Amino acid sequence: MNYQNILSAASVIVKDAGHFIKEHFGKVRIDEVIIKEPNSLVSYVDKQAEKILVSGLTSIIPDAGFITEEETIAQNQNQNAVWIIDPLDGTTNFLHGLPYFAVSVALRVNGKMVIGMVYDVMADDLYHAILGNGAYRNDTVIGVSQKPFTDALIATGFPYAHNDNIDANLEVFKYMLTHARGIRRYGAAALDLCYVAAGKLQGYYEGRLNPWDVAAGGLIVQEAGGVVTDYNGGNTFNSGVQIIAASESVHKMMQKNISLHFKA
Ligand code: 2AM
Ligand code: CA
Repeated sequence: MNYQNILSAASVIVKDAGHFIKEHFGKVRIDEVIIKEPNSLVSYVDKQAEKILVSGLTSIIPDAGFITEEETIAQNQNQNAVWIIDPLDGTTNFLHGLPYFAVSVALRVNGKMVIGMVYDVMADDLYHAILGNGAYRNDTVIGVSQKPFTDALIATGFPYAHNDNIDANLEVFKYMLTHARGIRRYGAAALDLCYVAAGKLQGYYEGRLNPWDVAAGGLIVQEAGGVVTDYNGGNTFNSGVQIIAASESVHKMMQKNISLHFKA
């Protein structure tokens, strides 16, 4: 497989899905919103965007499997090549009229993430990476920030289940607030990861996510020279259950504190 060719073809599909999402920004009626679980919203926009992606990506690799958030296609993760898709990351922002959301698509081959694409729809920025080839925003090479932890802006998010691990979450939040420059809570994991990759944010951590939230962004941060792990410093972050992403020095400070409060 020529990953460069796949990336070029897939970028067109990812942008198509993004343009569909953009056309519907601010137009979804309240009776068109479905509550999947408390605080977890979805609409026809997420589902239609996913269908655009699935049909376009199928024409690029006909026998690839899929792991997708909205399950508009049979989930098949046992193929050699698997697309891991969040058609609309940051749905809550999208439905509230906040312009911070993205399309996230990754390609995993034989268990390894090899392509990551995150399309920042409103900024019209495509973040992308191929394993071993560096990370880009459109045509520009990007890299993680080298600022020290004391100058770091750190992003995070909190579980939809508001009382899930609240004490540990607040302890870590307090540490970041008092030891780093500041903390941000934007609401779209894939885009937060790309902001780390591009050096705008110095670190990001979150728990209780899903594979499609982190698959593309995780690779993009690694290819931008960053370190991505779970809360224990291990490599299980692609499950989405726990993720820390930052430059090496900032990651070290974050992981030390987070592992103290979230015991395995
Ligand atoms: P979504 O918009 O695709 O649902 C918000 O903190 C970020 O986390 C978003 O990227 C959101 O993705 C994602 N997320 C996924 N599962 C979550 C959960 N159980 N609780 C909170 N956020 C979740
Ligand atoms: Ca989503």
